[in-house]
Amino acid sequence: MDQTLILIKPDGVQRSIAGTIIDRFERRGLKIAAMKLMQVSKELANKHYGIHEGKPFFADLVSYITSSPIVAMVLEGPNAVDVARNSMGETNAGKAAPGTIRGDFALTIGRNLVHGSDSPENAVKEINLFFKKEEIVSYERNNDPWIIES
Ligand code: IDP
Ligand code: MG
Repeated sequence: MDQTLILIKPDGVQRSIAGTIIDRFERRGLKIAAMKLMQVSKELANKHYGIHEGKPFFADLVSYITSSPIVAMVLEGPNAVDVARNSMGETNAGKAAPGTIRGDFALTIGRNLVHGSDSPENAVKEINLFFKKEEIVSYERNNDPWIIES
C-alpha cells in the first residue's frame, strides 16, 4: 500500500488543531502507520527542505518548521500521496479550496499548517528522514473492507 509523510507544522500544534487535522485524514480513510510529536532540528529541516535551498523563503521556512513542535505521521492508503495533498489543498492557503485543510483553517502560504510528500519517491525519502523502521507499524484495520474494495 502507498505511504506518504505528513507533518502538522508548528502553527497546527500551537493553534490546537492537530487533532482536527488528523481527523480529516482519518475520516478520508487514510490509515495511520506512524505518528509522533517532535521538535525538528535545524539539521533535519535543512535536509527535509533541501530542495528549496537558495529560494528567497528558505531561511523563513527553516525557522518556521523549527520554531515549535510538529506532529509527524506516516499515512497509508491507495494513492496516499495525491489523496493527502488533495485533502490539504493548495500550497498558498489563501487560494486553497474550502473543504480542504488549508482552505478551511489557513490564510497564507507562510503558515499553511501541513506538509505532504509530493511524489511516492520523495515520500520514501522523507519517511526515512523522520522515522526509524521500527516506528512504522503494520497492522490490519478491520473496517478496511468498508473503505477499500478488494
Ligand atoms: P508544498 O508544501 O505544498 O509541497 P512547496 O512548494 O514544496 O509546497 O514549499 C514548501 C513550503 O515552503 C510550503 O508549504 C510553504 O510553507 C513554504 N513556501 C513555499 N513557497 C513560499 C513562498 O513563496 N513564501 C513563503 N513560504 C513559502
Ligand atoms: Mg513540497
